[in-house]
Amino acid sequence: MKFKKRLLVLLTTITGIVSLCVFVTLMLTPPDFQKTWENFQSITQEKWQDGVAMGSTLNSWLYESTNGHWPLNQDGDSQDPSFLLPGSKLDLVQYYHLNVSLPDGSFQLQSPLSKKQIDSINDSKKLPWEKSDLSPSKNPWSENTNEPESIVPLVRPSKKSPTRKARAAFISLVRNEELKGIIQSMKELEEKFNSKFNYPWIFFNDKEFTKDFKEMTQAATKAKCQYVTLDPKDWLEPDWIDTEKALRLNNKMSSKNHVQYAAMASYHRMCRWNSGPFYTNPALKDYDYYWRVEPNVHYYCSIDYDVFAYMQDNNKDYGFTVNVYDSPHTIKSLWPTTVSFFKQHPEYMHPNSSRQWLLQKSRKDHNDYTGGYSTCHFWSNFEIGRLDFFRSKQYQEYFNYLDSEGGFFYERWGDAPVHSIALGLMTDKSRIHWFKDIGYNHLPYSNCPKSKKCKGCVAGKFSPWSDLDTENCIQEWFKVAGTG
Ligand SMILES: Nc1nc2c(ncn2[C@@H]2O[C@H](COP(=O)(O)OP(=O)(O)OP(=O)(O)O)[C@@H](O)[C@H]2O)c(=O)[nH]1
Ligand SMILES: *[C@@H]1O[C@H](CO)[C@@H](O)[C@H](O)[C@H]1NC(C)=O
Ligand SMILES: *[C@@H]1O[C@H](CO)[C@@H](O)[C@H](O)[C@H]1NC(C)=O
Ligand SMILES: *[C@@H]1O[C@H](CO)[C@@H](O)[C@H](O)[C@H]1NC(C)=O
Ligand SMILES: [Mg+2]
Repeated sequence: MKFKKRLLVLLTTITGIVSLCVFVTLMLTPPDFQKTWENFQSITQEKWQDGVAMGSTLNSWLYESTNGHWPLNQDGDSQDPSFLLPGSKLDLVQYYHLNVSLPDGSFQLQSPLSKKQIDSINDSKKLPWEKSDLSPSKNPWSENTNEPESIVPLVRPSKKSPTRKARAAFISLVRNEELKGIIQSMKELEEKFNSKFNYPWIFFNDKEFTKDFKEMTQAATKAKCQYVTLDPKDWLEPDWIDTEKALRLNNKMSSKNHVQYAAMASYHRMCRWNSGPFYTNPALKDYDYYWRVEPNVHYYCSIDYDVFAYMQDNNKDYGFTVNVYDSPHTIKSLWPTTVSFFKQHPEYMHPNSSRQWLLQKSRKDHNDYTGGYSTCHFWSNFEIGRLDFFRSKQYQEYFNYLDSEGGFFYERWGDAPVHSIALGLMTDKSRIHWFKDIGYNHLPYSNCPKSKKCKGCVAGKFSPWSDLDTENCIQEWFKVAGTG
């Protein structure tokens, strides 16, 4: 009896002490962190519920914004804080090293970083020209950016007489649900460029566009809009694709290698369509040039010359703004497949090509994984292209060969590396133009020139998340083709 009573007292005391400890711990945890942490968990779990990155351990830095703390992981898979902290100005200051373990949410807050660690992060936050020189060329963002040099005078807008116009159009593959995002992209492009030149817009979709979509987009421009529903045979998997095998491989790519969007069949279709069927779509038959537009992108600078006329007058095949590395897991066999195609057609290789850019070894592990390709590519959500390059017999044969090998579905070959490899092998490097004067953003990367014509971006800043600055490989392009 006495013993049982004592045991009860002991148990009560222990429970009391434990509760007190838990209480004190909770009190000592900064409340804003607690809240952000819960948000972070809910968002990441939502984002990764399709299996991507589930159960993995992420090493994250805890940053501070004006609205509290924000965790950001180091693997380039950062969350956009504006989802959670609308209107907050981010002032990213690192505090703790977080060890996050999903999906059970366990984590470990480590001590504040050492001075040395902070210094190295501070250094990585510097703008490109404050860091080491981007040799061998001078850093292009450190000097004022002017319009490109042109063989003939640039074509200017004119209210009086109609200017010479290229046969060109803006094109966008877009979903009805992305109406708001595409309107915002259109508004900026209209304001900065097209209100002066009036080029038409062509929208593509695998589904019918809604009445609402048509009315709202047409209301965002004075130019003509055209709406194209894709032929299922252009959009869907070709009949030689084993869709069950694709599903199995994609789920594996998604869970094992954490490849973003790998498990979405529509993403594979989108990449394939942009690589091939896009160019031969009948809606484009009367055009020579296209400018690709995605929802939710930004154009920062006023453009006061006709970009399409510039492309034509200066014999350009392609114009880009951003150059980045790709995830090697998405393109394991793209380069070997390319090599076997060009072995059959060595005559398609251009003697003045930029292939050293495709082969350079700034990330040797990428070349090793892909069998030789650096993964550096023109980021294709922005592109201004000459259609006849892509409609050529050479390019179409290359695309058909890739398509027959199945890598758009069994791997996740992107249209960006496909376009880039084709351009890097089949055309003169002088026909590829870096539009350094066109300020552009598609999260998480930007091209921001130093110019009075630009508003809303920081010159030379590549990403709002400085740990992503290393994803920029444009210096490798400069080494091969210069900054012109
Ligand atoms: N109509 C249609 N458009 C699509 C589909 N999938 C993607 N798109 C469009 O194709 C373009 C690229 O797709 P995104 O989902 O933006 O791909 P991404 O740029 O790699 O990924 P984010 O970083 O999420 O923007 C966008 O303009 C999309 O609107 C689809 O299934 N149907
Ligand atoms: C992160 O946590 C896991 C499991 O708790 C542990 O094994 C690992 O060593 C930790 N990593 C770091 C960098 O602290
Ligand atoms: C890092 O940079 C910030 C802002 O420039 C500065 O306030 C801070 O003192 C720096 N930290 C260290 C450890 O140098
Ligand atoms: C390669 O470039 C050189 C120098 O610009 C030029 O003279 C030559 O015609 C080019 N070759 C081809 C096949 O275009
Ligand atoms: Mg996009």
